[in-house]
Amino acid sequence: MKRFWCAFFMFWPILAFYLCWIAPEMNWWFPSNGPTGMKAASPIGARIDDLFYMILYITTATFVGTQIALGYVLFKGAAMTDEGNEEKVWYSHGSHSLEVIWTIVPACILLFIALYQMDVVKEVRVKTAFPEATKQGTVILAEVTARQFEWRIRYPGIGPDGKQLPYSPQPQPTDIYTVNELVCPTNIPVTIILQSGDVQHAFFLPELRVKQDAVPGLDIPVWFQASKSGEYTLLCAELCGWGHYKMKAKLVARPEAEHLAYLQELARRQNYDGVPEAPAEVAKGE
Ligand SMILES: [Cu+2]
Repeated sequence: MKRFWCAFFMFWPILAFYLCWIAPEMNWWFPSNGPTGMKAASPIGARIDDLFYMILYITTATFVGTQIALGYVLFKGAAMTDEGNEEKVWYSHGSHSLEVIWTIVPACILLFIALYQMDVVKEVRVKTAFPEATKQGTVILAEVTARQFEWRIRYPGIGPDGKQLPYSPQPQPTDIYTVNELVCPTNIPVTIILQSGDVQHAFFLPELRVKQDAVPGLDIPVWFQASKSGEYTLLCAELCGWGHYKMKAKLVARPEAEHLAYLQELARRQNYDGVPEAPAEVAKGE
């Protein structure tokens, strides 16, 4: 019976390890419904994945090591209580060397992780470390305002040259508005200004590994780059009220020319007043 319980306690970590092993094949892994499969659909997202895997390898090695030690202690302990076993028990409690080792080793590993991930965190969060292209004022794609329970998007309008105008914090008559559908050019780093109209929300693009809280009263710049054209999920990752689940929206990435044409079409539709456009000869007064 003693050995049955030893085996019972060892069964669960083995099952946990097996489930983690098969998880990617069972699609229990990172969001994979994006156009790029299981990989992050943005260059910085791929680097965030690499950090995740590094931490996963360290925790896996620690988990396997501690479970093997636990199994050894369980079976050894069970064997020692067998009748006729004269072996002396060894107690580790109070061992100064052991205490020092299992304090210093985890501390060094945590310090290494803290320093190693700094570069990526800086590029994601610190405005002065954003990619060069996102620092120019004209590449602010849109202002995204989270509110209960939708995403309101305000794009700077289209100028006379057919290009997007520079972003202005004050709404302009030329602005283009959409709800729950954010569009962006493919493979170009773009910035949005994230705001909240009421409570705290979180702007989450799982396939691109972008997550940023929207805090009432703050204008937070967030940059991202979609590596491939296609549709991506946009979610709210903060429980923000009864209709939180309704904040499922989408990000649509298109090649730059198509993206611009799409914005031009949006502007045209928004300005359409229901009066059919006059034929050219009427407009000229002929
Ligand atoms: Cu929300």
